[in-house]
Amino acid sequence: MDSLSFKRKAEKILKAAGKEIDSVLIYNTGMQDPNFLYLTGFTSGLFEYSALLLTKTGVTLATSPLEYETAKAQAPKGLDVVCINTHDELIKFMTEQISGKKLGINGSFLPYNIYKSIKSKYTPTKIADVSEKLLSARLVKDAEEISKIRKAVGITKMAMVLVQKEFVSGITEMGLASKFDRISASLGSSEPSFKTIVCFGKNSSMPHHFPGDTKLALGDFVLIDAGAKVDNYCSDMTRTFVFGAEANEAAGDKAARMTEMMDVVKQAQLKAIHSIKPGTRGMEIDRIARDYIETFGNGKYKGTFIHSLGHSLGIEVHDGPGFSPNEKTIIKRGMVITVEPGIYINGFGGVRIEDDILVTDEGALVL
Ligand SMILES: [Mn+2]
Repeated sequence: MDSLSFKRKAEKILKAAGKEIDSVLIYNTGMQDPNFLYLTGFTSGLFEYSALLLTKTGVTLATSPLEYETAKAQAPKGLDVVCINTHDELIKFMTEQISGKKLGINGSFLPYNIYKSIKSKYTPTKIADVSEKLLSARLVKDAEEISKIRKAVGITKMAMVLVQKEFVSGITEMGLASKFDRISASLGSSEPSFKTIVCFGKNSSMPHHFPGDTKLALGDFVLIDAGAKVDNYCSDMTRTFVFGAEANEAAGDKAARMTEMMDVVKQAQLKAIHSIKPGTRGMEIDRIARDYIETFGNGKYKGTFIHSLGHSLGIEVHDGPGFSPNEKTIIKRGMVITVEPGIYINGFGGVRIEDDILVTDEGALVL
């Protein structure tokens, strides 16, 4: 990450946290706080229990000897890295930094036991949960972030094409999921951005079905929802296919119903995408796709679109608000959001089509 981008991100976080906060503490557990990755841009190292402290005078990373060299090698200019060797050193460092200060923390990540220990050991005058503010600081992406997301999307898009060669009668959902992951890795994904979803046949009516031992048969829906990661940034894409669609055409009613479901979902997605522009609210875009599905064919698909239209995408797969029935967030240029309408019919199957879009002044750009 270049130093300007680092500086801007640190400023954004402090500004979002508000004037009443002296410092923002981002504290990893065994997992990395997404804000830690957002700010450091680190692509190597675990940084368990490492702490980032943002103040008006600078940003400091306190880490262990285990990670110190890894941190120094990757640190953007402007990030001070401090090596903490002992527990006493940790207490000394944290007390100096935090005692008597008004501290902002990520309440949706930091465990309660660590929160309690920070409060009692390092004696800040106030601890405020700034989790929502951190998320909002990450909503608008800069050019570097967009280029990483674009690469991740490109990989998933290509993997969705290549994986179709693996559609053969008898392959299991798990088998196809592992083929997908391998293709995605070979194209440059560091890891799947979430556990790859593969559903065959009627399993596709469950939006978060995990791949199992169901075997693929001619005429089945094949729903794949998957994502790649490039330099910590995620893609998230869903495609629904019909296995052996041509051979299946003779099957009549079932095939016609499947085709109609796919058409309705695609139309809903296109209508939503064409309505996106800066200044609209998330709920307005959700409404456009939902109305189309609900009213199509005298309401034959009413109640079958059972989730939100989309979410923000970035360091996390769910990187903040997007399009949902109650979402009042105003869409801004530079936001990256998924658009994923679906129709789900129990015992028959489901269709979801998901693409990732960038909000530009002219409207949505499909990535
Ligand atoms: Mn999604």
